[in-house]
Parts: sequence; C-alpha cells; structure tokens
Amino acid sequence: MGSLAVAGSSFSLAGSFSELLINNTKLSGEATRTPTYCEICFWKCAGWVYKDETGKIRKITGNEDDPHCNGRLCPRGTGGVGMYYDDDRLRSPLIRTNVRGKQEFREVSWDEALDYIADKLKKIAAEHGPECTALFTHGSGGKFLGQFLKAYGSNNITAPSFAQCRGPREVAWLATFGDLVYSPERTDIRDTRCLVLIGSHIGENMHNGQVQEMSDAIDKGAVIITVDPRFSTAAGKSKYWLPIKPSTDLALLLTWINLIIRNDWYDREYVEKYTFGFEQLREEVSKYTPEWAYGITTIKPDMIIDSAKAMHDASPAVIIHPGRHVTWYGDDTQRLRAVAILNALLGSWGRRGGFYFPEKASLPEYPHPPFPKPRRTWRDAYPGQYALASEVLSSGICDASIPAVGRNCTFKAWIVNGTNLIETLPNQQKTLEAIQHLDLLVVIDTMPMEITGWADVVLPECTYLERYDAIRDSPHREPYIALRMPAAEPAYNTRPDWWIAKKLAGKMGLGDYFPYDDIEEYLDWQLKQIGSSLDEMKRIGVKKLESEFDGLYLRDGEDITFNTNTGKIELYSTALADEGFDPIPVYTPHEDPPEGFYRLIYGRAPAHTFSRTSNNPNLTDIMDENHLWVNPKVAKLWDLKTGQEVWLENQDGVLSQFSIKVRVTERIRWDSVYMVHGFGHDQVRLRRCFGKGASDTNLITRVHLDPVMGGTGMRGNFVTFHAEKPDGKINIKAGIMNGTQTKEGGADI
Ligand SMILES: Nc1nc2c(c(=O)[nH]1)N[C@H]1C(S)=C(S)[C@@H](COP(=O)(O)OP(=O)(O)OC[C@H]3O[C@@H](n4cnc5c(=O)[nH]c(N)nc54)[C@H](O)[C@@H]3O)O[C@H]1N2
Ligand SMILES: Nc1nc2c(c(=O)[nH]1)N[C@H]1C(S)=C(S)[C@@H](COP(=O)(O)OP(=O)(O)OC[C@H]3O[C@@H](n4cnc5c(=O)[nH]c(N)nc54)[C@H](O)[C@@H]3O)O[C@H]1N2
Ligand code: SF4
Ligand SMILES: [Mo]
Repeated sequence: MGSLAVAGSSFSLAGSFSELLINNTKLSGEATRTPTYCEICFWKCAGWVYKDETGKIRKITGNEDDPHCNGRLCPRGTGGVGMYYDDDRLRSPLIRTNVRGKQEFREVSWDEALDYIADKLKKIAAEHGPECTALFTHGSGGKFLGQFLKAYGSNNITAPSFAQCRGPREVAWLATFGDLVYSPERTDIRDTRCLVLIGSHIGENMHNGQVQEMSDAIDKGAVIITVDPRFSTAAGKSKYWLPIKPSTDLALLLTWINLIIRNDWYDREYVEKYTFGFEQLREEVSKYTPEWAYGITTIKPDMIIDSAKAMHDASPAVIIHPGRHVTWYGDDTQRLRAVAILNALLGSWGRRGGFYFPEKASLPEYPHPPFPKPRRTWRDAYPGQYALASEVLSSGICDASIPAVGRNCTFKAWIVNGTNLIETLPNQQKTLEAIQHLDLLVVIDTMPMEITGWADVVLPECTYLERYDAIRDSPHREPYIALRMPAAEPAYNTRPDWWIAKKLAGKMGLGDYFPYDDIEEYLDWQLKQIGSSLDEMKRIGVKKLESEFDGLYLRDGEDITFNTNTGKIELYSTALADEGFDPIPVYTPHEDPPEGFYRLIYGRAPAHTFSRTSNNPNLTDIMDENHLWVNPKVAKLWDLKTGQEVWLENQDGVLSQFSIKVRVTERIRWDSVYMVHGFGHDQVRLRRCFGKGASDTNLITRVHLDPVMGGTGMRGNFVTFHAEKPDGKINIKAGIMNGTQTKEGGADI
C-alpha cells in the first residue's frame, strides 16, 4: 500500500469535528440548574444540569467558563443524562449466593453489605496483612475509597489508565524531560503550526478541548500529519497521511530523528543548551535511512522526508503528540521515548505551539490522622522489575493474585470501583482465574457490568448527576477548579462513593480518617482554604484561581534544570541505562500475521466511552454496535460483504463470543482489521447492548509486556474470519462460565 498525500489542507474543520460538539440551547421554562463535571470520560468537562419545573433532569450543557470544554460538550457528555435514566441500573446492594460468575445474588441492606465487607477485610488483614487488598479505581469517586484503603493499611491503589493506557508515555516523558505529560495533555495545540498524530485519532477520540483547538489550528493553517494504518477522521483533515504498517512506528520515528539531525533541521541552540547525549544519539540513529524505513513501514522515502521537513518548518511550534492509549506492542516506552526525543530536537518542549507548563490548583487535604505505613507493596511481587513504573500496575496486581511459587504479596481482596476489569484488562482468562483465587471481590458500579457478575458484594453507586464528589483540580494553562453537586436525590437504594467509604471506615474502627459529618462540610472547608466556598461554587461551577507561576513557556535563553539525573533533557537516558535498558531507542521487529490472519486493531467512537456507555439509551440511539473494518481486497478474498456477520478466531484458537458485522472499506490497510472497543457485552442484565457487536478484549490473548514499566501491549493478536459459527469451538470466557450466556437467549442467571 502506498502513502497518500491528501491534497492541500483546505478541508474545513467546520465539518465532522466541530459539528460533534454541542452548543448550548435554552430550555423553555427552565427551573433550576446545578453545576457538575462530566463523568463520561476523564476529560471531566464542567457543565450545568437543567431540571424542568417538575424537577425532572432534562439536559446537560457545557460551562462557558471552563477551559476543558469552553461551553460545549461532546455527544457523550450531553448523553450523560442517559446514565441517570437507564432502567438497567443497579438498584440495591447485593450479596452473592451461588458460585462466582453464576450471577445469583440476594438484595441486602447497606448495613448488611458493609458489615459483610468489614468482617472479611478484618479477617484478611489479620491473616495476610492489609497490603493483600487492592483498590482498582477509575473515575472521581476513587479519592474517598483511596483514603479508606490507606487508612486500612494498603497503598495498592491502581487504575487501568496506567498499565493499559498512558503509562509508557509518562515513563518516557519522565526519562526524557523529568516531567509528565499530564491529563489533560499539556499540548499547546491552539498555537501549533504542525501537529503530528501517531495512532492518536483525535476526533474519534473525543478529547473535547483538544478537538476544539485542533479545529482552530487547522483554520489558522497548521499542517496535520497523521500516521495511522486506518484513514481516521484526523487523517481526513491531514496534509500527510502515512498509512503505516502496524507495529513499525519506531522505524519511522528513528528515521525522522536521523533526517532531522542529518539535515540540520533541529533547533541547534536549544539542543546545545538544554539536552544531554546528542552525539550518542546522532551516532546511534545514523543507520536509519528513509530507504530502510520504506522496507519496514511501507511509507515511501519522499513522504518520510517531506513530513520531517514540515515538522522542521514549523519548529518550535510543532507537536509530535504523545498519544494516550499507547500500550501497543511491548516496546511502547521506547517508542514514546523516540516521540519525546523528536520533540526535544525540534525545541517544542516549553515553547508556544509545542508543550506548555501547566498549572494545577493546590487543594489542602482535610486534616486526618497519619496513615499507617504499609509493610509491603505490589512491587514486592516483582523484585528487580518495573523500577521505572511511576504508578501501580493493574495488570501486575491481577497477575499477582494468582498464587505462584516464590511470589511475595499474593492478593486476597479486590475492591473494584468504576472499572469493568473483565473488558478492560487483556487476557480475560487470566483475569477470571485471578478472581477465582480471591477471598473477597467487592464491586462498586452504577450498572450491572460484566465485572459485577463475578462479585461477592455489589455496591450500587448513584450516578454523577446524583452526588457530590471531590473538587476537580486537573491541570491546565491556568489553575481552575470545578464543582460537581447532586442535581437529584440518589435513585433507588444507591449511594455516593464518599458515603460508602466513610460508612465502611466507621464499621472498621477507622472513622477518625473521615472526621466530617458529610461531604458538604468537607468541600466547604477545603474551598474556604483557597478563598472560595461551597456556596460560591454552587453558583458559578467553575473558578479560576490565581496563578502562582509566571509563564506557560520558557523565556528566551532561560536557565532551567530538568528533573533528570543530568539536569538536562536526556536524549540519552541515564535512568534507562541504569536499569539495563537501551538508553537510546533501538528498532526491533515484531511478528507478522500468519497466512490468512489479519492484525486486530481497535480504537474509539465519538459517541461512546469504552464499555461504560454501550447501554446508555441516548447513546445507543446514535450507535448501538461496532463493525469490523475490512479492506476490499481482503473482503474479495474471503467473499465478505458489508453488513454480513462473521465470527473471529485469533491465532490462539480463541473465538469471539459474538459475531460482528463487516464494513468493507478502503479506509483500512489490507493487513489489518479494526473495531471500536466497548461492545460485545455478554452481561444479560445490560438489556440494550447484550450481544451487540464483538469485544476486542475477547480476542486479546497475546499480551506484549513492556519490560520497562509493565504496560500490557494489546495489539499482538491476529484474527481470521468464519462466516458461520464453527462447530466444536468455544469462546474461552463462555467456557469458564459453563457456556451460560449465548446470543440465542440461553442465558442462565
Ligand atoms: N481491549 C481493550 N482494552 C482496553 C482498551 C481498549 O481500547 N481495548 N482501552 C484501555 C484504556 S485506554 C483505558 S483508560 C481502560 C478504561 O477502562 P475502564 O475505566 O474500566 O473502562 P469502562 O469500560 O468504561 O468501565 C468503566 C466502569 O465504570 C462504571 N461507572 C461509570 N460511571 C460510574 C460511577 O459514577 N461510579 C462507579 N462506581 N462506576 C461507574 C461503568 O459502569 C463501567 O463498569 O481500558 C483499557 N483497556
Ligand atoms: N469518544 C471517545 N473518546 C475517548 C475515549 C473513549 O472511550 N471514547 N477514551 C479516552 C481514553 S482513556 C484514551 S486512552 C484515548 C485513546 O485514544 P488514542 O490515544 O487516540 O489511542 P488509540 O485508541 O490507541 O488509537 C487508535 C488509533 O490507533 C490506530 N493504530 C492501530 N495500530 C496502530 C499502529 O501500529 N501504528 C499507528 N500509528 N496507529 C495504529 C488505529 O487505527 C486508531 O485510529 O481516547 C480518549 N478519548
Ligand atoms: S469530552 Fe465529552 S465525555 Fe469527556 S468529559 Fe467532556 S463532555 Fe464528558
Ligand atoms: Mo485510556
């Protein structure tokens, strides 16, 4: 497949990008509005929840003072109302009555559920130590459960957004710049003159503020370069689309680095002043020529050269975007190191139109007794490994829950809040095996997702529209805070996370760690320390605080010490060298699909977030299943038509649990197939999305572990097609569940 330059960059982004963001409209006869911030993705846009005169929640709009959204929400944020109205919601605390996974529960009171958990946790602490309990949490409420876990004596608090998502980029950035990328990313897209997206599909991946800034940058003439085996929405807005052979990005990046050095396209003054290891880098990358890279990436040499020149022309207002979900092939930290090095050579770190220095509000902690010091952490299960991992590994805790000879710190209990681990961690068989070894699995969720089916105790949380949460203090160009408050009473017998954590702590004799009557007292105290109050925030929702730092960018010739071993931006990483890893990234090839198989790649759809929105009544109206993108050449070979259902089987003989409809399209390379993650639910209690589309997680059995930081590379699986469900083959997961759930309706709950 050749490379394609999309003629000119005259595409108007008034097209699909901006259209997707929703402008505020007035609600007739509106009665009240309350502030919130969105919980449908981590971007946490601040907004207003409107109720009509009868007190019914009608709509959510963006808060115009919020730089995360500038008053415009994405379709998922607007559709957030659907979370509240979803009649499949969890309604009552549940305790399991049959074997795990059978989904037989009895409804219990909150007291009974929390007493049960408290007794079990006390027993586990006495027998194994509190460190054998881990909290998996993704989302805002995790803050209070985290406090609970620390008070109990464990620091093993983890989110899948590290080892299954952005971990490699943070570790690469720390090694290079001594600082993190952060969330939202500190990319100065609004002023950039060249944005390079490598497997980052902004526009489908709806990072609200980034989408808006990218649209503005394009209007101002910025050049977009997209490297993606798929013609993504962003590729459609790009001057250069490089349809790379999947898994070969490091070859392209190292070649770009070589070209930029060899042609003197780097920022010489910046490199001399701020960086360490330039000579070693020059030497190491000199072997990576465009002709060499062509043979590996299938991108033509002149395309590689032209795109490198475009980056140079825009420098330093250029961003080689670090991406976000970057756990792909196991050498991810090294690939992201190459991305960081490119940015450093072009002088974009700390420069307008490159990467700015963000600022975060500093909110004081409500006073509480010091937490006990844990005697062990998850790291004890991995002696000598992953020293550079800057956060706890979810997959690491999962693996260390399966007893193994010589393993320290085998986990006995998981508290899982706001993460659907069954669909989120790769290798479902392993996740389910780990769960079978636990003494206690508590799941706190709003919906009966797959993970709840395996729980001993299910605690129903109310949705974000029915609760207060911690103040949002995410970093941005200036320090901002945002309040979330309830727009309605919790429906059914549901409760907020802060209440669950405080109540459970009380039952375990840890009440001193939650020394406030309720969260209003907690928030008001905290807000008053920074010159605001709960009353003020209820009125305005979002507040900008005084900046404590001067400037988003480096001043001309400014002296600065970076937080690395050498105090410089490390092109040669001493931290990686100390741990025995390549200090400068080296290209290593990856396995190709066997005959008749295609690489399985996946991504996002603008109207959904992972598996959490697939049952949302408002969002299923927009998209209710995923499709399998198949190149026409492949479709011809296999006689596949658009709309036809196929079952997929991977190279380990694992069959997809459900079929998926084919979409024949030129927009994907012939060596790969693509699907949106988050569909193919096998949880019958999700009545709207059960059995719709297929689950990529189902088919991800070959995990390529990143030796540097333990990230789980998830794009090493290849699939082939079956037009009919093959006899005698079963899905691994269905097998474990005794084949209880089939699309044909054989569900047994
Ligand atoms: N196969 C595959 N695996 C992936 C990915 C992929 O693309 N493909 N992506 C990876 C990435 S980038 C990430 S960040 C992770 C994301 O992983 P997760 O965060 O686990 O993703 P979701 O599937 O959205 O699960 C969120 C869970 O939170 C629940 N929930 C929603 N709102 C609330 C709430 O207010 N309170 C509580 N208590 N629960 C709530 C939802 O019902 C759902 O069960 O997945 C990773 N895993
Ligand atoms: N609408 C929506 N937006 C979201 C989310 C969501 O669930 N829904 N989730 C949020 C989260 S937590 C994250 S982490 C981000 C993830 O969003 P991104 O960081 O953009 O990452 P991916 O999901 O990995 O991107 C998938 C893209 O990578 C391409 N790709 C696959 N293999 C390769 C390869 O080998 N090389 C290259 N160059 N490209 C490849 C795919 O074709 C696809 O276009 O999205 C965030 N935004
Ligand atoms: S980007 Fe969309 S889903 Fe994410 S927080 Fe903002 S409005 Fe919500
Ligand atoms: Mo993510």
